Amino acid sequence: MLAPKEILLAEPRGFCAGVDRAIEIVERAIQKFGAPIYVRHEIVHNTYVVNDLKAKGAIFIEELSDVPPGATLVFSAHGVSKAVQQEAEARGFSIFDATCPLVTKVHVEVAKLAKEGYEFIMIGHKGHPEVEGTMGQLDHGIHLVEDVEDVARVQPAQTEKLAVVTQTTLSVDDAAEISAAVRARFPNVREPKQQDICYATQNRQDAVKVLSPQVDVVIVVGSPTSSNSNRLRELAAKLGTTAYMVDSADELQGDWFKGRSRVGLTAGASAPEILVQQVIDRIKALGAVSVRSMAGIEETIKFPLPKGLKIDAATGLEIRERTPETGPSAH
Ligand code: 0O3
Ligand code: SF4
Repeated sequence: MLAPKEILLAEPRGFCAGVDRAIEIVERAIQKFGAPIYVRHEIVHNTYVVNDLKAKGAIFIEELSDVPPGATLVFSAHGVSKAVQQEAEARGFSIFDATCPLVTKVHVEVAKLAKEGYEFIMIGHKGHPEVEGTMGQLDHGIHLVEDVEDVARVQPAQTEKLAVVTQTTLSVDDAAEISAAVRARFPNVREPKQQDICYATQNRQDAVKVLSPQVDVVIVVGSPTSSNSNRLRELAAKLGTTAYMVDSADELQGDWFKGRSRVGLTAGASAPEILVQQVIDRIKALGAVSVRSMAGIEETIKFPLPKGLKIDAATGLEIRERTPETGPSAH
């Protein structure tokens, strides 16, 4: 049986700008206010990231009743409902919002169109925290569809003012199919100018489309709870390449590589590069001799940190917000 010979790395892969920012918010909050810092839900869906932040002083909770009075609380990158936001404010926590700005953009759009009288069809996965957060921007009038069958069943109260929103981490192709079914049933439906599926989800799926046909097996680094990572594995499999998802290098099985000389490797938006490197080392130990990066889009997008956690790159000191008395300054 042939052992793996070559590893092909998808580009881009791994951390997106929203994940980078969310992790940095927790780390800076710990540095500035000291441990513990409470985080509602896993900051991003990755076991390694969560364990690393736990070791640094983060405590992850689901219920706000588990956060002591006066604590500092971070909302996860997936966003929260209005009810959660209001409860956190009412409990008086010091709050830092690590919701990805691209998720917040969807929340803002929902609130704006709801004021204009729109009802919504949301394409997403039931129970996912981002879907709960986006649907929870309104008390009513937002209907979840998970697939084309749901589109046939959904019953909006009116169809004059109907808009579509989506989770940011869906399969681009599945979402297009579901959107087409929505359009076919509700021809007046308003669709986002730029689709809600984000640049990082799109780019990682595009990279898998280039990678899959060139390899004998695809390995995706990502945690089981990570929607976007699961979509990468599914996509490779749909394209006809055997594909596995692993949370760490320990989960790799020698059998997966028997008779397969070219291994494709990618990582979800919440999976750190250190895990990719550990997977490379393990596949090399099984026989792979070369590692090659595929050509792909270079991502340069970066999101600013929230007020109170910004640090001046040149001085390493905290940037205080401008006030009439002091003007802008770095401390
Ligand atoms: O939404 P998903 O389960 O893919 O979330 P991850 O794995 O934490 O990845 C980051 C994406 C995100 C926070 C929402 O878009
Ligand atoms: Fe933001 Fe997209 Fe990353 Fe989600 S996957 S955190 S929406 S950049």
